[in-house]
Amino acid sequence: MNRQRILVTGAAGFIGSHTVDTLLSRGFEVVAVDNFRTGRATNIRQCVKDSGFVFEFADITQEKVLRSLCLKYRPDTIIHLAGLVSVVQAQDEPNLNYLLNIQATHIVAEAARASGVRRVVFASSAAVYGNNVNLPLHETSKTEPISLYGTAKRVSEQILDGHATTFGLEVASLRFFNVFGPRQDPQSPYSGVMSIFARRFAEGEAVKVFGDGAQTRDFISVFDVATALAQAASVTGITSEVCNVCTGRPVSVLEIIREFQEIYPSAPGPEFLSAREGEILHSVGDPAAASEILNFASEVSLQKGIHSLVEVSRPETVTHPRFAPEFA
Ligand code: UD2
Repeated sequence: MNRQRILVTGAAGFIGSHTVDTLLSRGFEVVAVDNFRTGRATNIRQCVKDSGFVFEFADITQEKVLRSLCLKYRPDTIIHLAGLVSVVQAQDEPNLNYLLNIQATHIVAEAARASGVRRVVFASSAAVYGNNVNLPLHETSKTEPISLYGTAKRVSEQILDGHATTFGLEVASLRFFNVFGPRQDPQSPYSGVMSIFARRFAEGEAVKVFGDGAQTRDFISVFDVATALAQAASVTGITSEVCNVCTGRPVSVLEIIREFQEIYPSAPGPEFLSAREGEILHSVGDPAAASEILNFASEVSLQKGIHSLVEVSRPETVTHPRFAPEFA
């Protein structure tokens, strides 16, 4: 059997590790690359027994290192998920944002070109749309990022598009909306609302609502995101594509709270604080292009997604060691 081989950067991270799980379950060979800067060995521990799985401890910003990995394994596709994920940290550390969210993409594109990799799938973000209020957001909507993070994601899309146009690299940039699910870190001040709420409900503490809670986002389960990435790696007809990865359904903060309250009926009520300064009120994407180009549609309901998060949000299960010896 001629199995497709996929190299995943950021493989031990939140989205990366779920993507590896999905790829292996679909029979792909996976070369998982991570340097554990923020990824965790425990996220991919379950993959070690799979004969299609190889792990490489490597920093992909080292151009020679990534190129030699590509020449060693000759992947068909690179799914590039490694990056600086915190919007706030990107703002605080512009050099790191440049290195991890722009330069690294160029290094991936060049490594792909040098080693004959056919396709690159890239983790972009709805942050490229900034405060665009013409909803739902289409791929053709104006991109007007308002953060260094969003700008870097847009620049990376363009770098990859350049390699598609000039070198024939197949490229799919997936613009993730608000991704949530197990393995998302609830402890950092940059964490998304879902992981914070899951943790607080599990610990019996009141959640904090910024504003009146009527603000909405397009929350998509990480299981769906992993499916979208696997589709992007394998469907035919990709040249240079940009696709939203979203549900198309706006969900309010209050609706999320109601879902958690179904699970924790005796939880304390929410505490209402003033709205976050400058925050957008509503965001929702149009999922039509992903359906057409990737044959992908989100399948995990809000309720199911929250249940999967609750299962792993008990205080005793969320503290992982940063490093596990089997990957040393
Ligand atoms: C995320 C990014 C943001 C920007 C945006 C782009 C983070 C933390 N936020 O913001 O920087 O890139 O995506 O789409 O990286 N909320 C509460 N209580 C809490 C936490 C959050 O009410 O304890 C509210 C928050 O005010 C917001 C909603 O929940 O209205 C979602 O918050 P989020 O931080 O998960 O995501 P978002 O889209 O605001």
